[in-house]
Amino acid sequence: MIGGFLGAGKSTAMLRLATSLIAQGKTVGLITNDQSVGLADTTLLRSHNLEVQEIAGGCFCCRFNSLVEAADKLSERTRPDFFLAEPVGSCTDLVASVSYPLRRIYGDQYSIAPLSVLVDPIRALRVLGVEKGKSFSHKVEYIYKKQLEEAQIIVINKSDLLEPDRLAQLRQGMIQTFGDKPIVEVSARQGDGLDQWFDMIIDREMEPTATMDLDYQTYGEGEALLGWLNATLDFQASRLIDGEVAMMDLANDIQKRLSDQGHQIAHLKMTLARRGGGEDVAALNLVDSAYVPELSQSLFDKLRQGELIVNLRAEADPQELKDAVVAAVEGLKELQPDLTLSFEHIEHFRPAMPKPTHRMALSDIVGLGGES
Ligand SMILES: Nc1nc2c(ncn2[C@@H]2O[C@H](COP(=O)(O)OP(=O)(O)OP(=O)(O)O)[C@@H](O)[C@H]2O)c(=O)[nH]1
Ligand SMILES: [Mg+2]
Repeated sequence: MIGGFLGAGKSTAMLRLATSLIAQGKTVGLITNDQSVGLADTTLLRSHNLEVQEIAGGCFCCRFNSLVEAADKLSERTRPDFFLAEPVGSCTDLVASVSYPLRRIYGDQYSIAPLSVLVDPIRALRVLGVEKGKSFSHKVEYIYKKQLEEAQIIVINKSDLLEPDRLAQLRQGMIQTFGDKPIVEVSARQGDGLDQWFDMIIDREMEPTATMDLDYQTYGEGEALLGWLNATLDFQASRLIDGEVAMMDLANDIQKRLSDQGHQIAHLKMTLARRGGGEDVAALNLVDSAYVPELSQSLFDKLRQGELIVNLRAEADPQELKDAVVAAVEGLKELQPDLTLSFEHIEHFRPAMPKPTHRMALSDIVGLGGES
């Protein structure tokens, strides 16, 4: 499992890891996860010809059986050597509610790698109080810190964004707050440091450690402060349109509307997939209200017909997210009269209280696999 807060770079890293394993002749099956259906991550990963199963309707911990079913589905043709799973970015307690139950119930079928938790370094500097800057509410930060507390490997991603002295400060802050655990610095985008990290998880089994204390009430309240929106739109144009410009206009407008209301964006992600175009998918991301949206993957060319997915997570009332997205879609249609955008699916909500299927302590797995 590759965990970490929203926008930390989990999908980007998973794509890198999958590509690296395939280059070594291994087979991989990927599992994405969200509170609801219609995931930009799934579209993005499938555009790289990867086998992906999506688990919607709650995090791995609350949909434990679906996780195992997804692994079974990925094994229908040939059993992958590796399953790579990306939990929801607002989720924590994965060791107690996923790794240990997998070990205890399916330990003869799977070997479970250490839990890596990725961070965006700029957000981490703020959450740890090393640098000043706008962040989330206390209860959302509680989840962020708990993710790092249970990490078996902390992965400081996006090292390309920070100068060496700021990276060193962040590493120091991590050690001070979370103690002595393996920390690696990588850039999933540029490929730096990845081999060192991959060596720590490929063919390595997690070391059983005491599970952390977690106040589920605060965790649930923190998750519920985040508004969630998943939308899928049909994209039809009467002439060839530059899809990336359209995505950028839409993202800028959504960002402006939310920023005007003082809302902190955790991750706005979009994919635009050419209809019948298989691998031809553009991806756009915005991981902080103060940044500019960026394209992490481009379309081969202009298009007339496509499927646009919008996934928005922000600390805001979900109704306000919906209003912002609907208004921005209307604004885009006015800007591009040759373009018709119609909603095929739209959902907005706050994540429900987490209720894990299993929650196990170290004592539940001691004695399995040779530990004493
Ligand atoms: N500069 C830089 N950007 C990165 C790096 N890795 C990922 N990103 C960017 O960070 C943004 C978020 O990346 P994702 O991989 O979608 O993040 P995620 O953790 O999967 O996000 P959620 O699924 O929403 O939780 C994208 O714009 C990526 O291109 C990196 O190493 N450096
Ligand atoms: Mg992702």
